[in-house]
Amino acid sequence: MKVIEVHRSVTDSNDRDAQVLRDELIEKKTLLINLMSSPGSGKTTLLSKTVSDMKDTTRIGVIEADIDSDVDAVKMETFGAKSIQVHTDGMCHMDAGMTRRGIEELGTEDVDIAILENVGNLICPAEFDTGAHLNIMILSVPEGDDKPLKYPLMFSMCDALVITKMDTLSYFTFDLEKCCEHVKKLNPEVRIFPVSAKTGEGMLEFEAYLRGQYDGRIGED
Ligand SMILES: Nc1nc2c(ncn2[C@@H]2O[C@H](COP(=O)(O)OP(=O)(O)O)[C@@H](O)[C@H]2O)c(=O)[nH]1
Ligand SMILES: [Mg+2]
Repeated sequence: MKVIEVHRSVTDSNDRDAQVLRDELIEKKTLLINLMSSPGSGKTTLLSKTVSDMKDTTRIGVIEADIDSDVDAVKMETFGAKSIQVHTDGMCHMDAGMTRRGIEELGTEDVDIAILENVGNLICPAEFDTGAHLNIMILSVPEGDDKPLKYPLMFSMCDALVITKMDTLSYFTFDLEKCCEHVKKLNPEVRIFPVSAKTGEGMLEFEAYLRGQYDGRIGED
């Protein structure tokens, strides 16, 4: 497994670097998605399911960002995804320069959608533009329906919210309707996908959204 060490960018122009990366990737016909959540919410599991469901139509590449270990990248490879692991030198988020390094290692030629599994954290990743075309966040049922009230920035800046582990709904006091209400108040445009990566519930809708975003932004050819 290829592991690369990435370090905090030396430039103080993260927003500009992010925009340059975003534009370059459109030229290269690769859609970049930044996937964020708390540790253990289910990012790697959702990705594994998405990659295996979509493999006949869409080439997905994965950049696994972690403070240490290559556990997630090794897991992704077993599901047939081209993947690399980046270590963030102790940093709790990825910035545009670090993401560019990851993309360079991953390569874009045989990748339609590159997904960055950001470091598990609901605070820092929300503050740094990675250059992604889409920011997607995951909230899992066991975390509670009031999480949007505790971490409003992350819920405000994401384009889509995946509420995962729906198969566990009967074991927790999680009010899906109330949760969606909190989120929509912060972010009226957000798309919400209740799913279970374990049973497959809701996955088709989420995958159709990803494909639609690719076709809409990159083109269908
Ligand atoms: N019941 C259930 N468990 C899940 C689901 N998605 C993930 N998990 C479990 O949650 C734990 C953490 O998942 P993982 O994908 O590693 O989370 P990450 O840290 O966000 O990448 C693992 O034990 C998964 O098997 C789901 O949809 N339903
Ligand atoms: Mg993971």
